[in-house]
Amino acid sequence: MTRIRPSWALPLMSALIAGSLEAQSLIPELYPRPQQVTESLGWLKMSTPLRQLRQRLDTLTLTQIRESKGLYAKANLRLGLKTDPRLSSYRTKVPTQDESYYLEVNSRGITLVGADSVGLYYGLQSLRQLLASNQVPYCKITDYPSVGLRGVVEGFYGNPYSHSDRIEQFKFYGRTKLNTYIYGPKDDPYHRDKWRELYPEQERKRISELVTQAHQRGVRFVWAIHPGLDIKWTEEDRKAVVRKCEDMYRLGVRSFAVFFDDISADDESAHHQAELLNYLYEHFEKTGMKIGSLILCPTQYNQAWAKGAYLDILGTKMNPKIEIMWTGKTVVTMIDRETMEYVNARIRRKGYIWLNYPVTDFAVDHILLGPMRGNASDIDQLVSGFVANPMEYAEASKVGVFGVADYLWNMKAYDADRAWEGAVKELYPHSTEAFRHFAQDNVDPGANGHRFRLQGESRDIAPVIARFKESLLEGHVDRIAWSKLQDRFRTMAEDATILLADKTNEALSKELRPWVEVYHHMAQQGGLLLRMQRLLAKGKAEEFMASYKELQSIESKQGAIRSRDFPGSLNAPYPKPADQVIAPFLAWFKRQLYSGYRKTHTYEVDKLPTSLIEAGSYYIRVQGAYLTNTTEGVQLVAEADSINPQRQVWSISLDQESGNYIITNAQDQQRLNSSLKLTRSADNLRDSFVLHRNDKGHFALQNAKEALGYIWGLKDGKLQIIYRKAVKPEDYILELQPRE
Ligand code: 14T
Repeated sequence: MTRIRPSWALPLMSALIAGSLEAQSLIPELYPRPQQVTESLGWLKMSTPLRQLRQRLDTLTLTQIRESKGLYAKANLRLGLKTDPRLSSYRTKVPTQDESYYLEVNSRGITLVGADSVGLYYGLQSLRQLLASNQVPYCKITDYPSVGLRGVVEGFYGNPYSHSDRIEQFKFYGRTKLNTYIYGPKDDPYHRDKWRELYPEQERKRISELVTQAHQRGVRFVWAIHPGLDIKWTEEDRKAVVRKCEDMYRLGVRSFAVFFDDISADDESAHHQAELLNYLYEHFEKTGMKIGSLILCPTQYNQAWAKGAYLDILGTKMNPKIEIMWTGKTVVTMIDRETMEYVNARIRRKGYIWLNYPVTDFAVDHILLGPMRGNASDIDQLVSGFVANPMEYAEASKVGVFGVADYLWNMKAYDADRAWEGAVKELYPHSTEAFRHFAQDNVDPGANGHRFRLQGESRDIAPVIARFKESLLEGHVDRIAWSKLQDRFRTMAEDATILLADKTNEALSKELRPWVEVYHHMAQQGGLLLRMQRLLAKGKAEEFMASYKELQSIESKQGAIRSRDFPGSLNAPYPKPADQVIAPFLAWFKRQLYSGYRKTHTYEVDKLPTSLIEAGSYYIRVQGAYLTNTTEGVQLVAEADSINPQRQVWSISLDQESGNYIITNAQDQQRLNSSLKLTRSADNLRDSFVLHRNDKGHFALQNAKEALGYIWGLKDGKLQIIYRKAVKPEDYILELQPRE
């Protein structure tokens, strides 16, 4: 935002603001940030009509704009489209882009001129924020979007949004100037599995209501079909797609998408997909259906998966009016300029971004509430549209989506932290501080199959933790760090209590509750561990063990909490809040305290948890076979090797720092790495393993770092790394047999 302020205003204004030496702007932070704001000296006093207007603007729909004339007159607000002859003197001040507006506040009142009806609506959204305080600052706002099509794609695996979730989303999109919603939840059967079938009557009614609600907020409702699982390239199936779209058209839908993601496809499929989309486009034209846009999500939707001529075929063969979606360099990643230049050249049009953020269907035990950071600020001219795929938690996703909205409206001026602050306030106007703390502790999705990580979680406490750990390892305690940690855990517990008691948004509370409850328990654990550390240092064994029992009871309460159940394609996870910094610290602290206690005390020492296995030498067996260090690599061998027995002996030890296991072969002392190969240069974090045991005594080994989704499994009789969204006890196939 450029703030142009006449220089003579500076001394004057500072004189007006008592006690302040610098001129301060009266203009509040506006979201999304307008392109140009000029502030001048003075303000309108808040009046009853202005207050009434503000209230009205809070929930305004497009139709209601026309119905509030009396209110506008009383509030001294003149508004209209730039084509309005009464506003002809403003015509040149309104930018030429769709959805732009010009807003002016001066001593004569307020004037708002929209390029079109949505522009007018957006101008009112900015005015709503200007009316927040008792002084409405004199200013001129010239505003237009950086990206034409901005919004959300409901495109994740898991529970689709509820009807009321979606209506709330549309209100939110209106407030944040997002104009697109793509309907494509993987677990709606009529979108994917049963794409040929028409929606039942009750569903049809709901969809038509959604379309109306969306349009009322300037949001285009795009309905997507996902026929790829079983489509045949026949006349019959092509007609089935048309029939389904026509039915949606009858419900008011005017924009369509066809998704071919997460299936397999070669160059030939590109021909078929392009033909189908061209056919649809022509059919709409021929039959006089008025279509907003037609969008394809290709099978090779990201750079890592691009091979052969697939994208070029789409680029040359498919009508250039049809949009093509793209997730960037990989499936889950932020978007850079390079990938836009790459894809645009291949598809011969500007890519339409499908941003996989803040979606968590690949990390279901995490919740993403951090700043939306990392998208390039110079791609506004390189994208045709940009939509974000959110979490299955509609309300909580608003944090990320709020950032996306700010970014897409004014890309060059986007400031992730500013947007995040705005989002935190928007979601919890009464418990802002508590939510800010909670949100800054839930930034990173944790280890996942996409290797998508976000840094900066809990940044306030990370250095304190580092200092505290260092001091403990050196055999003393950093007192300042100790009490900072105690404060932090106290605040955490208070924040949790505040959030659980806040009743302003029930849907949001319901989504967050399991995470906040676990967070509360973690705070209690933290406080208790600090106490146990003191007790251990003072040699108070009995009190230490009493606290340990308290800790166990918190652990078991915490361990019973699960987040929302997923009847669809995902499991019900155990929520893992604050998993980048605070949770690993708690785990480390426990290991440290227990091993410290074991070294110095015997009182009830057997009550402390034992590690899953003792460090030592083992055979690693799968269905009778032995994991063996052979000349062809690490393999399962049916028999015990009596000539070279060391090849089948593995030394397994615990890495104290991470709590993960390290596996070394007894024959050559080489270490197993994360791709099941032996190496001398293993990375301590990546090439170590998380161990699980089921009640049959079988084990699972899971890669420890980015690729936590990967575990050891059997495929075609061979031991391999396999991908699992969630590790289940039936997947545990290893037997660890101690070698006597
Ligand atoms: F269409 C795409 F652009 C896309 O992203 N498709 C899915 C999407 O529905 C999902 O929410 C997202 C994040 O998990 O990733 C895609 O789904 C995948 C991608 C994979 F690489 C599912 C499994 C994968 F292994």
